[in-house]
Amino acid sequence: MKNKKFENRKKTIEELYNSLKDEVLTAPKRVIKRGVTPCLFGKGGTCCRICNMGPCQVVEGVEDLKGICGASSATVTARNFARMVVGGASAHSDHGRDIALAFYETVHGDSQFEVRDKRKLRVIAHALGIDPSLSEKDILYKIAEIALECFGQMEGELAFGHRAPQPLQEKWRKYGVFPRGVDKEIVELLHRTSTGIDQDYKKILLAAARCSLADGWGGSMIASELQDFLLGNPQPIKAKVNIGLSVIKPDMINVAVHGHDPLLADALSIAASDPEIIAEAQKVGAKGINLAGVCCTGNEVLMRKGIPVAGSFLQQEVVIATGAIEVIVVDIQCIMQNIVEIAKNFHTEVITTNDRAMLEGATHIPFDHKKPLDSAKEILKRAIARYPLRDPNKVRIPDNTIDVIAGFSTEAIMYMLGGRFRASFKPLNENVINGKILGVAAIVGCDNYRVDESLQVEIAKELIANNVLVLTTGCSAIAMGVAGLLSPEAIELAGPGLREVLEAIGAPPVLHMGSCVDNSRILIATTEIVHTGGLGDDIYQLPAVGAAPEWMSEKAISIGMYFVSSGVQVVFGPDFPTEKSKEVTDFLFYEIENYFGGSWRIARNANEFVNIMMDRINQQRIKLGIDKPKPRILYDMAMRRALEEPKYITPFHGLGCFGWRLKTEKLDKAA
Ligand code: MSK
Repeated sequence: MKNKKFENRKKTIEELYNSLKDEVLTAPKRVIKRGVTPCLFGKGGTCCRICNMGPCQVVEGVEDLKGICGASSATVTARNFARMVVGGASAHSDHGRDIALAFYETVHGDSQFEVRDKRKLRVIAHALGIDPSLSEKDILYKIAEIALECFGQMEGELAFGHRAPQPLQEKWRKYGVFPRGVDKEIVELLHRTSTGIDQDYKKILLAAARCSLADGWGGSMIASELQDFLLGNPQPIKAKVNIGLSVIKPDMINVAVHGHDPLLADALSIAASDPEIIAEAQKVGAKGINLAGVCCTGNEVLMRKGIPVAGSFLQQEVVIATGAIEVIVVDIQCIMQNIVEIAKNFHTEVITTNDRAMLEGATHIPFDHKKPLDSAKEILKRAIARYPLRDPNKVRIPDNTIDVIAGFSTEAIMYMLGGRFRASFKPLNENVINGKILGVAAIVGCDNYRVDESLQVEIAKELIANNVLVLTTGCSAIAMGVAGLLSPEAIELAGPGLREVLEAIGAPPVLHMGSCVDNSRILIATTEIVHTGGLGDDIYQLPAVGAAPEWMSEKAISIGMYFVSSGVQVVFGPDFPTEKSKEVTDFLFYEIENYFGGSWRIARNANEFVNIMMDRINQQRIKLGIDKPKPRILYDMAMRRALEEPKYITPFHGLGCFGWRLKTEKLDKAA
């Protein structure tokens, strides 16, 4: 049995895998060896293993095949789904907590970090209800305090949730899913889904919605916003991606940074240009230190510093197989245990840095948030010591990198659309209303060895050809980059309407918005689009849709659930973890739409994805009444004045994208 994913990889990547000795097992080889379809009970959500009377493999509609305790397939499936949400939410949120702690230490002068970018200070202060007349320093203290409180808070409403459109907040209140505190929702959902607790599948799924919202509008959003303060708000930047000579450099000491926490990678990039470190590197015959990103740590340093990205989750093994990586430094999440085995075939040292993410056979150098440069230098010195051990006969660095433009934060997009003094989504909304752009699609999430096609790329190509603007994050973003969709030249692939708009603003048709936690940027962008006006009053009304075509991590399920609970239709594939329970699947695919306006869908191949996504966009356009070309309206002076008339304040609008502005009247009312 052949694994098409493996077959479809670029020839050079295949050669890298093939360069490993036959006995070295890699993830693609393991997929081929395992061959058989995974357990259908496990895959479809109907295997219950939360107590020691089981595991019970339950079958919907068969009384004898309920759990020993009588648990129905709906209860079991809802619990399993909710536990995926809680796993994903805890990962993002624990990441967010670390960033919040580092931010707190930094603003209190207790860290080598500094607040590098204060442009969003008043935007965030407004969102959190902080008195704007306070001094800059006091606002920073307050933000740090509130961010930390969001984790431990046990009642009330999560402060960052107040950034959502008002009608959406009302729905969350009505259905009791407005998150109270991040930890509260995570712990309560684990409790709720334990043996003999909540056995009402709809209640379990609504609790899962609340927990996911604590991730998207809580842990993830805190991580993204505070990382922007500490490391800078991403702006479009040119860089290289893929495993190749300008990403992995034969005459330099190569350090791969892998995981999700950008703080250490940032410190490594600073330490790499320290004269003392460069001198030490030169002593062993190297020109200096070169960093190469992998996975979401890669996305973080790509979009802020233009540091090249060697690969996504899928490529973590072959990056090592180039034979030219002295050290692979990992922090948290999406790190495959197998990299230690691959590294044993080379001189590469695997270094863990976070005591939550240890690997047997790796060296552990704990990353100290208070002294990031000290930790970074220690790691780089180990990399320098490894360089003389590199075996030139084992070095295979292909020559196939590609240019990308990354770093489209929400603020950067608004700036590109409206300029420094009128930064806003207004030009986007106008072009969606006039039909040049049909809608917006987010293609996010992992890549997966078990998926046969390069789904993200195929879907993106078809959507942009149909005048849909594509946003991307996570490993999908890296796949898009390798496929050339993040380069300005990809504009050629866009439909005529989208192309006209992109040419005017100078952006590629697929916008790289960051890492996994940066899906929260998409929540803020959709909220801003709503506030800009003309496309309804809530996120669910937008001609917008999301997809994670090759999802693999629990984090993807949490992300999908917070988008659904925020009003977005989300398409996953090629399978879905509740498929063996019709009741649960029906709730998530249809009934939940009555609560929040969003719902899940499943698609098995690129065509199905595109059909579902285009259908949603077209349906929302029909509902908004913008499906047919409108006769041109000639504005008189009164109408123009009405368009500019200040109405109310929204955080982003203002003196540039980081400031304040009085919001203009909604376009739909003017029209
Ligand atoms: S890293 S969660 S494989 S996107 Fe954010 Fe990639 Fe998925 Fe990990």
